[in-house]
Amino acid sequence: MFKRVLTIAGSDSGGGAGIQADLKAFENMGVYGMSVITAVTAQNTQRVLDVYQLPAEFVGKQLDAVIKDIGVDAVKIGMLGNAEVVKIVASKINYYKLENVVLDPVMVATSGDPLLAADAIEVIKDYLMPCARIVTPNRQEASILSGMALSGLESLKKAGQIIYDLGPAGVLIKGGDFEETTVTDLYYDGNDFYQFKAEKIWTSHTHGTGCTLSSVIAACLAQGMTELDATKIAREYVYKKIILAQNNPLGHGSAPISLPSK
Ligand code: PXL
Repeated sequence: MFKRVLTIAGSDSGGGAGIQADLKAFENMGVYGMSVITAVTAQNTQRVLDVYQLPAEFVGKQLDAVIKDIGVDAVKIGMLGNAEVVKIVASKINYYKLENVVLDPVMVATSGDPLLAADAIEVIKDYLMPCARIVTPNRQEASILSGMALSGLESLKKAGQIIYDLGPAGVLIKGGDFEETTVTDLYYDGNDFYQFKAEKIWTSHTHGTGCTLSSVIAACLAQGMTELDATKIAREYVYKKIILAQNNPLGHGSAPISLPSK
């Protein structure tokens, strides 16, 4: 039987991030993908032109529909958009006791456009963080979630602890947007810190990296892997796709990395 992985996220009409990136990553990882759409963006590689938010109640109906019938081995959560959607997603995850939840706390698009209402951040902290097996903030999101300015390893560790105390079982702070020649992602499981390092690829063609990373982690957790193995595989996957995107840049902005494996 195929493992069943659900993404709860926004649609990117350009196919680079969001639901589209997630489903492509699921397909490439050999799991069955399902999608609950929270918002639709009019978007390309250059910018988000508009966002249409779906009613929270309708997000809840989509969740009921797929969970009751097909079932879910792992969940990736991306763009939620507003506080009402955050609350309904958290309540359904608790009600159905969904496991292997990977929470990508999406706040802004690769282009810099906002994807989350400001008042939803506290609701994510209170309601959704405790549901997550792994939360995957980038540097900016980690700074907002921890209330700290981040520079250097010690501050990242402190932020990891603060975010861990919000309730997830693990925290992966992504280092890709630091201006350093080595990218270091930091994982904290409540006891130990683990560093994942890679040589930085200097490119602007990174549209969809965060979405893809969290989706591959979810696909790996669905298949029974540990958090550390899932993270390692997801980082290698994203690294390869960034190289591929550099050599096959689509569009006129930040080219998508959500490219086919074959
Ligand atoms: O990478 C964050 C993200 C999530 N969801 C949607 C997006 C983006 C970034 O562009 O468009 C729909």
